[in-house]
Amino acid sequence: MSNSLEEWAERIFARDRRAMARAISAVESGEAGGIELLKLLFPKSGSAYVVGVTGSPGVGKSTLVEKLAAEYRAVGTTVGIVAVDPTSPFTGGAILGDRIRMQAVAVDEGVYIRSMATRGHLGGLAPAVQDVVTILDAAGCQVILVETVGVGQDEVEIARHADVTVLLLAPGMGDDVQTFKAGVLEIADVFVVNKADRPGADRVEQEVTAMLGLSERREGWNPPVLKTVATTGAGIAALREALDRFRAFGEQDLRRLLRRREQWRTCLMELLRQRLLEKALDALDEGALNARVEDILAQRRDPHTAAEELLSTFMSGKGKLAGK
Ligand SMILES: Nc1nc2c(ncn2[C@@H]2O[C@H](COP(=O)(O)OP(=O)(O)O)[C@@H](O)[C@H]2O)c(=O)[nH]1
Ligand SMILES: [Mg+2]
Repeated sequence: MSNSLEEWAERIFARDRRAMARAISAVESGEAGGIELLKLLFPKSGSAYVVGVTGSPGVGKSTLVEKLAAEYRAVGTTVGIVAVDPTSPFTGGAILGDRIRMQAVAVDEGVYIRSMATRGHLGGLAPAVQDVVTILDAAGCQVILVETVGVGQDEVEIARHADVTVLLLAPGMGDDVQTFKAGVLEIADVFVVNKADRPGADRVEQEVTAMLGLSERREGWNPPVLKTVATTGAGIAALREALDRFRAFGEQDLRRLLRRREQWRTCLMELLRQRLLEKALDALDEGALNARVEDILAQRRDPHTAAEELLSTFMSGKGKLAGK
């Protein structure tokens, strides 16, 4: 078992696509083997540059991520893509062309794309994404692009796990800067006004620039505001350059370390939360739960007291509760 785990890990270090796919599936479905594998992969991870790309649905994230991946490939960088946004699938256009070209070169090179449809074992999307990033990182992906919809708390959390966060806006999307979630604006390191071929792009750019002028939250790094047309690839090279600049900037800076520390702290708390919940649900038997429901129905107990009682039996380590 442990021998085959090691072989599995070795195949991932060698960028074997099937081994990678199997690892991601194992991690997504919360298999014990997947967690054991991650323990072997983790020491070989940590060198990838994780780029979070977020923004409202339809703003052009998938289109831009594909073009950005092709741009990185053009300068010889290996790319992994994790798409957490299920609303728009990748068209496969740029990537597919790239992949076909690459097949002649080497199988272990190029782009690896993975969509994440599920939220992992017990909710908690962020740790599941972190695990997939660890797999791609250990497999030698130098840049990992993570696409998320910038709407929910989970998505903001994922963006926080990236080394750099790109926020996409577009004219006519109804996500005027004023109405955009403040949390996302604050964590963005690079702003992109996509669909610059459409009317109103200049106005969005001006709004973002004005807003950035108001908030003096950063020492040193001024988040650039770039314009792109993801469908044609215009502005994508400049975006890559901005990402490279941010990376160079971050490495000279303590902020990267602070950010990482905060990210791992959040990740650890989330894993603890999941495991505690798992243990508590294991300890709880249906009978006990149903008995409390009946108590509440009959007004013998209020729901808070019932929850406290169920919890205290678990915390006292008595294990399975009696369903009296
Ligand atoms: N006109 C224009 N359309 C774009 C641009 N980028 C993306 N689109 C289109 O916008 C739609 C949504 O793009 P998609 O990448 O799926 O957005 P996502 O939901 O943010 O991932 C698609 O029909 C794209 O072809 C752009 O720069 N200009
Ligand atoms: Mg998309």
